[in-house]
Amino acid sequence: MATNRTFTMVKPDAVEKNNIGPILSMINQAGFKVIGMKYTRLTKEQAGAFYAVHSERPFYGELVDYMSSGPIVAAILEKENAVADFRKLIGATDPSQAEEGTIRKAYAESKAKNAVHGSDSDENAAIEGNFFFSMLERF
Ligand code: IDP
Ligand code: MG
Repeated sequence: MATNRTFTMVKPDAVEKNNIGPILSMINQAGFKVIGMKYTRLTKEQAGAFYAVHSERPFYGELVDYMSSGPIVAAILEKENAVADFRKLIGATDPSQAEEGTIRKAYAESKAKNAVHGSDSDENAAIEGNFFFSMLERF
């Protein structure tokens, strides 16, 4: 059953370029409600654990270094059909393939440094939200 929730991060490249505000604005304008939010920085170990599913991929080391390179904004978002609608809003992993009007088209600089994360399933949305947020941090 769909949970109507997804998980996102504004990644270090977008934070560094002062794009937190514009990205959150696009997220709100698309109808997503913030359930939990925090500004934090992952250690290498935490980034490695978060992306453990990609540990066999050739870009894993680069991904872990990048995601621990600076602060991020993590958030749980709510909307009907949240996971699929949010993946549509962020656009393709590679910004050169991302559609006009998507967050990655507007703010990603490369396939690696692509501005935002979005969960790919309801199951992963729950796992990823639980990675960052306790029950006392959800509203
Ligand atoms: P997604 O974020 O669109 O779901 P995934 O395939 O799940 O894309 O990859 C996770 C993250 O790993 C991407 O968002 C990006 O930051 C990074 N990544 C994916 N493919 C590459 C690559 O070919 N080179 C470098 N980094 C990559
Ligand atoms: Mg993914």
